[in-house]
Amino acid sequence: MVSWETLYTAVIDGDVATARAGTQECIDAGTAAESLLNEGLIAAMKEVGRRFEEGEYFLPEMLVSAKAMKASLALLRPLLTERNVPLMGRVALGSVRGDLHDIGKNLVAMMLQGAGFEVIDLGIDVTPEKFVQAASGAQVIGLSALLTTTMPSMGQVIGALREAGVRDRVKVIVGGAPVTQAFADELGADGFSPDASSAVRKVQELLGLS
Ligand code: B1M
Repeated sequence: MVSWETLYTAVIDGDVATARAGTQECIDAGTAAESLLNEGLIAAMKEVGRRFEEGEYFLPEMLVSAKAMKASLALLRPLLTERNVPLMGRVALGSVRGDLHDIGKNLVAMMLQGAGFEVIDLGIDVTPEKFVQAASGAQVIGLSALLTTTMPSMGQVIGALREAGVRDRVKVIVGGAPVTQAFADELGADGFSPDASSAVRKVQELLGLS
């Protein structure tokens, strides 16, 4: 019988076909999407990162693992974004300039959509100028960074919002594996979240909805 363990192994092996088929089987069997996500996919990606760091995996392995995770997430997306609440607000979200990692950012987007927020997904490698443009139509700007080298881009976005005179009109929330509360405070961000579900709670809190 398939379980989150099937997905865990499929992502580590970069086995796209098994990730896709296993996810569908688990969904059909009624396994909770959260369990597949947390115990299967996210745990597997942590292990992939560990193997990369230890020189056991290289870029191609990391890439196929990301593909397998994305194939599974595409099937989980409808379950995670199912919404039974009215529209709560609009969040513009992107991976900052220089950063091509988007799996975590996409998860944050899905969770926000599931909680009733409209998400403007700005994509990856997003320039400060694009974030500034998006600020006119959103209450919250979400910045994601996975690399220590792209973390400073977050400060550049906040600086650009300030220069454009729109910093007071939007809340800025930051996240991503290397980002910490201390870094967020240093930047002058309004909020930090270590994971996708707490990002939803933080946005609700910042907008006075909780
Ligand atoms: Co890269 N990579 N990668 N990578 N990659 C890391 C981040 C790394 C930690 C691996 C390692 O060494 N252990 C390391 C960074 C080291 C550092 O900076 N200290 C690294 C490196 C070095 C690189 C390259 C430089 C490798 C190279 O080229 N030599 C290169 C850089 C490319 C670039 O961005 N310019 C690179 C490339 C890649 C791939 C393209 C192969 C692929 C990304 C594919 C994609 O995203 N489409 C990839 C992957 C897959 C990883 C790891 C293995 C997994 C990332 C991931 O998707 N995790 C990663 C190792 C790791 O993180 N353990 C690694 C799963 C995801 C659900 O978690 O993204 O953390 P995460 O998101 C979480 C939270 O962080 C949070 O919520 C999410 C859900 O809970 N969160 C937010 C994220 N954004 C948020 C925003 C919020 C709030 C919360 O508010 C707005």
